Amino acid sequence: MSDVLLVTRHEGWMELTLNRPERLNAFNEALHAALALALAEAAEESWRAVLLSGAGRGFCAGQDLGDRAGAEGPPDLGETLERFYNPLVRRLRRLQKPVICAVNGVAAGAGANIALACDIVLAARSAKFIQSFAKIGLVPDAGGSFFLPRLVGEARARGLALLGEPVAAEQAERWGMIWKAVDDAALMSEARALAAHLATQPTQGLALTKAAFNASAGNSLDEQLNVERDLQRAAGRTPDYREGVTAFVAKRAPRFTGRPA
Ligand code: LHQ
Repeated sequence: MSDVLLVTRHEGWMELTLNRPERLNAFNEALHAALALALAEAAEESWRAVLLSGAGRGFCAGQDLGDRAGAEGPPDLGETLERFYNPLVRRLRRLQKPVICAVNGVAAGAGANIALACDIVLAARSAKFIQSFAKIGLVPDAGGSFFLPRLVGEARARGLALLGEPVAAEQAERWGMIWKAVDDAALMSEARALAAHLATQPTQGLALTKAAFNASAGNSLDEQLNVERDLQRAAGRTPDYREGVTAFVAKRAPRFTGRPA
């Protein structure tokens, strides 16, 4: 595995650290490739949660803007999205286990929206989120135009995207953009505890919960009720559901395996 991404394997969960701190962990092709490989491994059944974070003082400054310096003619940024960012966002959303993001510092451009693509976002109090695209003549990508209005509403989403002003972690929490702002010193221990906890939970049920939310964005209530029926049917057949009910009735702690039906 390339050192632009640090992969740490814990008991049942993987920790992925973007590791280009001198560029605030901006994405180049090597980082995309390493992350794609790591997320393919994370999809294996033995991994039950993923934690994504950044090395150094930033989380991720989006696309490495120096990557194309010197290239002739206008670049095809659509192709960059098609090849790298769109598959990454789809992988994060479709991964059948929770993905926690620990935003340890600035999250800008695609870096901000990759954080928002994760399931649970914790941010250090000193961290900020910036839709930097407006400052360089681009549009929000990596799912930003989808996630932002759904998380914070149209008015705030449009303001953020058109002005490119930073949102501090506590403001992001108040606006419902992220799960929680935590003290800088506590960020990684809290994020790791959360990942370790989730890795002991009913993974199939959590994966089906992700699927329900993924489907919800484009569905009517009637359609979503049907989705819930189908997903609950699948959840009801998992060994962890059986274990959860058995443990509840026996008044003992459940021992979930995360295995499929
Ligand atoms: C960087 C970057 C960076 C390279 C900081 N690249 N070096 C998708 C598809 C295809 C193409 C285009 O884009 C996209 C999606 C996108 O993500 S577009 C948006 C790209 N990102 C940005 O526009 C953010 C650019 N960065 C910034 O505005 C600032 O660096 C922020 C506000 C993130 C942090 O500011 P500071 O804390 O003041 O740090 P800094 O600016 O001094 O940065 C530290 C170093 O990191 C510095 O290098 P140096 O050698 O001078 O120490 C920066 O040049 C480098 N860096 N972002 N995206």
